[in-house]
Formats: sequence, C-alpha cells, structure tokens
Amino acid sequence: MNHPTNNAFVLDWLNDMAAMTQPDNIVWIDGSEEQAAGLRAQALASGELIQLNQEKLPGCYLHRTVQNDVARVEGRTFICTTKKEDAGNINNWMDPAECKAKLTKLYTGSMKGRTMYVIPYSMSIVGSPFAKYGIELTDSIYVVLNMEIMTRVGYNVLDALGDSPDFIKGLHSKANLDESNRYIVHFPEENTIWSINSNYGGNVLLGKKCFALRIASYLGRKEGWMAEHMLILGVTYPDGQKKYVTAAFPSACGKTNLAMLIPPKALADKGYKVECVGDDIAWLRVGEDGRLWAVNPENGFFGVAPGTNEHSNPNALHTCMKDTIFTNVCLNTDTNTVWWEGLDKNPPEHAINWKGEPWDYRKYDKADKVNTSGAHPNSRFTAKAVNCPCLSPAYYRPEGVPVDAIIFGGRRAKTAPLVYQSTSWQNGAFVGSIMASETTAAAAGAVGVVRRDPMAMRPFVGYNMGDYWAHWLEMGVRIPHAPKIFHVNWFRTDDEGNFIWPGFGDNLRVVLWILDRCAGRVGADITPIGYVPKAEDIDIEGLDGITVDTVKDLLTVDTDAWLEDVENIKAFYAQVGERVPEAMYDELAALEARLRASK
Ligand code: GTP
Ligand code: SPV
Ligand code: MN
Repeated sequence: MNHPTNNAFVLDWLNDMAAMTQPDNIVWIDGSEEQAAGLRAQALASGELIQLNQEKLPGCYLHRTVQNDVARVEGRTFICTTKKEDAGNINNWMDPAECKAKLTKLYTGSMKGRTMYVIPYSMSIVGSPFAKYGIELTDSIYVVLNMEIMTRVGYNVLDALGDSPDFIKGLHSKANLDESNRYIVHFPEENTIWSINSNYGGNVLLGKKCFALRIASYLGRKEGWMAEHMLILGVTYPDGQKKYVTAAFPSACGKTNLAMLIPPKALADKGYKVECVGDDIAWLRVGEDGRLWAVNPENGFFGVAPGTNEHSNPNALHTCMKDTIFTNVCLNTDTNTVWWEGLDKNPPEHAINWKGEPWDYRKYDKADKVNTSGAHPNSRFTAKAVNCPCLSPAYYRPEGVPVDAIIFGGRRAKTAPLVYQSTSWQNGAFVGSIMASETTAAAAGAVGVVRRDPMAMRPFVGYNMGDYWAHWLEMGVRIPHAPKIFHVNWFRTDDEGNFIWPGFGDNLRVVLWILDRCAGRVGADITPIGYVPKAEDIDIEGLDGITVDTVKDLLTVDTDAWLEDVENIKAFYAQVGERVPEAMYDELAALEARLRASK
C-alpha cells in the first residue's frame, strides 16, 4: 500500500504492530474534515456514535462506553522500566520483556475483522521547537475522532518528523474490552505506550496522560524541562498588563473551571479580564530571559460534564455547544440534546441515562450516583480549544507564556486553608510533594477518600516519585527568575458539609492576591505552613454572604490537624522510599518543628 511517509522507523514499527494485531485494513488518518466525516458516518451506522440535534448542537455526537470502562484505571496502569527502582514504589511496575510477552498474547489477532487507523499527531504546535510527535495505532473510530479534537493530527506531522526516529509509538486496541485484561503500559526507555481492552479517554487517547504526562515527564527530566498536570491561566489587569499562572489540581478538582473562569461582576467592572491558555497539561521550560515558560501541548479539552453550567463555567458550556463528542452523559429524547447533573434544575422528563437505559430523575439518589444519575459522574465532553470563547491569543504562541506563579491545590474538607504561599522554591516543591486530596470519579475506585497526590501527578509520573521531586528541586536552581509557589483549597466545608467558599469565578479574588504577592504589592502573616493573607486583603466586594470573618475562618491553620497530617506525610515519604531527596525531609522536619513551637 501507499504510505504518506518513507520514515523507516515508522514503517517498520507499523509492520510489526500490524503483524501482531492482524487488522483487515490499515487506514492513515490525514486530519481532513472529509475523512473525519466518513468515519463519523461509519460510527453512526454501527451505533458507536449517536447524532445529536444538529440545530441546537451542530457537529455534536454522543458516545457511551461499556459500563465497566468509565474512568482511568490506575491499578492497571504500569511503568515498565528496566530497573524496578526507576519506576519507584508509587507506580505499578512490570519487567518490560515480561510485560510485552504477556500483552503480545492479548494483542495477537485483536484487530482481526477490523481496521487499524494510523494517527500521526503533534503535542503542541507542529514545527515549533517545543513540539513532540506521536503516532497512535488504534482500532477505535471513537479514538480517532477524539484525537482529532485533542491533538493536532495530519500528514504535516509526518513531514515535520522526516526520517527521525524521535516519535512516541502508541498502540491501542479495544480488543474485547475485557476488564480483567485491561492494561495501560508505558515503556519510557523506548518511547512506547501500549493500551488494551479499554475505550475510555484517559486510557486510550494516548497523546494525553500517557504521552504528554507520563512519557513527557520522563523526557523532561532527561532534557531539563517539566511536564505537569497544570492549567495555564492569563489575567489582564485594568491597565492592560498581563500575568500568567499555572495550577496543578488533581483530576476533577477544578482545573478546567479555573482555566475558563469569568471574573465576578465587581472585578469585571474594574476592568479585569481572564483568558485560558490550557486546562489540563503544561509543558514548562526555562526561557532565555531566565523565566519559566509554559505551553499547552493539547488542542482541545476533555472536560468533566457534571457541574458545568451557565453559572459555574459558561465558557466551557459554550465551548461544547458545537463540534463536540459527549461521553456517558444523559440523552434528552424529546429534544435529542444532552443533560447532566448540575447543568440546570430541569432534568429531562424523557431520557436515556449513561448506561443506555430509560431514566427517571425522580429516582436519583445522591448516595448512589453511579447507578441513579442520568450522566455518569465522570462523563466528559471532548471539545476544540478554538471554540472556547476565552481562549488566549497566547495559546497560539509556540514559545508559550511566562509564568509568575505556580499554584497547587486539592480537595480538602478541613486542613488546608483557602490559600497560602511557600517561602522559597524548595519549600514550594515541598508543598507540592505533600499535596493531598479527596479522590474523585475520574479514576476507578472509592470516591472521597483523602490520599496524597504530589503535584497532582501521583497517577501521571513516568518514573520514580523521589527522582521527580529531585527534578523539581534541580529546576529551581536552573530558573533564575522562578515563579512563586502557592497552595489553594476551594473545598473547605462547614459542619453541614457545604462548601464555604463560593469558588468558580470568585476564585479570581484569590488569584489576584497571589499575583499581588508576586509583585510585592501586599503583605501577609507568617504561619508554620507559610505566608497566609491578612483576611482584609482578599477582595470580597460584591460577594453575598461572605464577610471578612468568613475569610478569616477559611484562612485558619489548625495546628493539631496539621500535626496529624505530618504523621501521614512521614508514612507517605517512607512509601515513596529511598529516593526522597534529603531536602524534602529537612523541610518536613522544619514544618513539624514550627507547628510544635506554635502550640
Ligand atoms: P480533570 O479533567 O479530571 O483533570 O478535572 P479538572 O481538574 O479540570 O476539574 P473540573 O474543573 O472539571 O472540575 C471538576 C468538578 O469540580 C466539577 O464538578 C466542578 O463543578 C467542581 N468545581 C470546580 N471548581 C470548583 C470550585 O471552585 N468550587 C467548587 N465547590 N467546586 C468546583
Ligand atoms: C484526568 O483524569 O485528570 C483527566 C481525564 O483529565 S483523563 O483524560 O481521563 O485522564
Ligand atoms: Mn486531568
């Protein structure tokens, strides 16, 4: 057959993978709308996609996964390095040869009777010095259509790659979606990803978590840059000045929402504007000016649907009103449109739930969301970045944006205050390393359990967590004008379990304090955990029901709760093991000493 490239590395690998998986056909994906339309038509005919109301939702489709395949599967995700220590204790590890032998059995003949699609794609702008290329082989049209939204797909990627072996080899087969043989495996030493028996986003859109975080974090350490689970947000001041922050929150903890926030009226009236550069992944490099620069390597958003509404995130809502693939949301059969919990207060009378069954909203039970909700709690929209009303012009800049502040954050009902600032880069890296958050529906397993999730990267570091922390510390030394590092928590609750802070657009109030700190414009109180705002320095103008006293409450540091946390951190560090940098232990000891002294 004719190939759109003569790259021997690509063709040899493709031959090997085709020999193993034995597809009936091989089709190269050229990135054209014409080809995508043909694939969509096929997917509609097979039922893989459902066409939605094209008047209300032009270019929008619905897909339902099988019921056991609705989230990332961390327990079945592996880092296969030659030495087990290089993957570390936080990752699952398999010997590369053993893993390949095991998976080869599963892949053999898995594409019989199917077509193998060959997707050449770029993470970040094709031809830019920061771009990295990948090829994903898949037997799923759903994957092809999602990759065409999430990454830059087309033959220009092959042209840019030329004869080079420098591309990430991704192999995906749905096989028979057998949960007990589902594997998401990474061979960072070989630039290779193998995924089998799933058809859910994070497990199969290999450019995203598998490449742009796990493989890229490994490459970043080797090459002196960083791949992080971070949104990138731009703030424009009334005088026209622009500032950029990145923020790492664990899955389903508010990155997309912060990245697309709309300023509250009081701040909009003063002239503040906000732009989105990225909502999930940032690649960070030291610029010639000695600052840290961030690019968003993706080309779309794979966003959480539930909770997205006209009040919480109108920009996301508008982004997914066209050219969008919805996964596992609820179908309103009267209007042939979509619905999810938290969209509005009018659940459809006639509807089909995410499982594909007729659905009665009256039977919804908060305690059993997965079985009684219309949309799955981890239902998603795949939407194009270009359709986002607040997309930053800087999104198109190959060099990205200079970063003023790095923000860590998690979902903590009690311990973490609304915001605090670290005292140095090293202390900031420590703050990242001790992050914790309540688990969410974005990964299979229990929801609402506090677990340590360093830098929001626990599921996404492609090597030993201790080495990853060492890399953070080394980067600090290499960035002459390093960003300041902060920690936020939008999720403190009152005694009834209600969130105290209004969140969403009002989070800009906290971001402005952060940027004021970076510019040296505002003071702070020093506490055992770092700098905490003076309550009156958080602008609450126009906020109903929030007083300076509420803010004071949100900013309290409960010494006993923190001392309890310190014990938990010690256990976690022990679990991470021998490669935890000494400096992190120094920081931990100093934190404990300050907490004890403050009692
Ligand atoms: P991933 O795509 O999984 O990485 O998630 P994410 O970090 O982008 O999370 P997202 O912004 O999609 O938010 C997840 C959930 O948290 C949604 O249900 C939101 O409505 C909710 N959420 C986001 N921001 C806030 C906030 O400031 N306050 C509260 N209370 N909830 C929020
Ligand atoms: C996350 O879980 O952090 C996501 C969704 O962004 S997924 O692509 O499935 O990983
Ligand atoms: Mn994410």
